[in-house]
Amino acid sequence: MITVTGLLSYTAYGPQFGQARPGDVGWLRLPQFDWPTDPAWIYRLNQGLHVTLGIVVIPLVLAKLWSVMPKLVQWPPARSPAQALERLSLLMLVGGVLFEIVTGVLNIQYDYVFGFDFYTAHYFGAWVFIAGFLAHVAIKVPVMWRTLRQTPLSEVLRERNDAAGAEPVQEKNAPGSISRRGALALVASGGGLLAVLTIGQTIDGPLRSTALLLPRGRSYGDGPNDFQVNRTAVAAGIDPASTGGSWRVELSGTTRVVLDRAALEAMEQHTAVLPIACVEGWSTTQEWTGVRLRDLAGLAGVSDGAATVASLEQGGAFAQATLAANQVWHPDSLLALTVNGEVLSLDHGYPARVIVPGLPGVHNTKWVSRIDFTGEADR
Ligand SMILES: Nc1nc2c(c(=O)[nH]1)N[C@H]1C(S)=C(S)[C@@H](COP(=O)(O)O)O[C@H]1N2
Ligand SMILES: [Mo]
Repeated sequence: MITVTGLLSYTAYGPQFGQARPGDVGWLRLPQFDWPTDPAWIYRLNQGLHVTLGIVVIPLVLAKLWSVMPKLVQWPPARSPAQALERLSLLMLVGGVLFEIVTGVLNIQYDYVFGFDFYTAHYFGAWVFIAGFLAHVAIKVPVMWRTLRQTPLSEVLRERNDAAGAEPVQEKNAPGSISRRGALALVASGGGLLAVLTIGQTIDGPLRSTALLLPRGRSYGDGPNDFQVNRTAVAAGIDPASTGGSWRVELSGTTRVVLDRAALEAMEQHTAVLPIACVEGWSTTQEWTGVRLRDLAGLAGVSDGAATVASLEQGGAFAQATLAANQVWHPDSLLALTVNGEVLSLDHGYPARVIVPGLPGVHNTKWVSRIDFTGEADR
């Protein structure tokens, strides 16, 4: 489930458009399809599952690591080619999982601490795990099959009956060690605790405050603009002067149109209740009002196709994003001017930001300055 939602998230990022994230992954590219806009919470669910489960399995992974440790440190490294292969697959499996957990958790807790690109590394890490897992299964299944075939069914059944009839054996443990049941309880309660501390990030309401493991998964007040902020205007280097009266949004299509905020406010307004769902797992649903993207495309003389949105933000991976045609033309896809009935705060993207159903949070560009409907991205 964690692997599948991870690969789906990769697809949701629209790699076919050559977005800044995910980076180019060469021949490991997956077949691409248009990420759906219905239901609007689809990415919220995907990423909530991915991150919550990814955190919850940590105790399980550590316990498993503990139990296979002797196999990993065995010496000599291999007595036969078959055994070498088995150990290599185990190493890829364990190493892959640990790498994914460490990079994933660090990415959530801190802002981009790596010397390498998180998204690409996390993606490659997943494939190391998948390859290790498949190789491990391919090696183990024939062994299991052979063992099963060598033991006649009648014998297996007899053994089972004997075991069932036998007196329960008192579990005896060496001092300082832990029983099987104790270990299971420890892993389960550790996972349960992590679930409780994580799940609040995807649920609006009082539970939000229990999301202790997510520094950016919390909100800080009850006002219309007091929900999570991924990157503040200051952090993104937005000059407040550029968002004032001189701000314009430039649309390009078959014609070029330049609008100020008043012109946008004079257009037909549309309201939609839509989530923002970050790749980091946190999400929140708010009520947005603004101009439909498809109306803006119409103004620019365009009647279909993808669009590229640019921000006032200078440089950086989030300064620009491409939206697929199904995302541009959805009736709830907006260039939002207000949220919950109030003018957008600077941190939420004032003067205008994109909000699209089902879209990963990162592509809901804030501080929009240009929208290109010419379909450059399609080619
Ligand atoms: N220009 C710009 N837009 C941006 C970002 C950014 O850093 N710069 N962050 C994105 C990310 S990663 C998320 S999850 C959402 C969060 O929106 P919010 O801060 O209004 O909650 O904004 C997106 N839009
Ligand atoms: Mo995000």
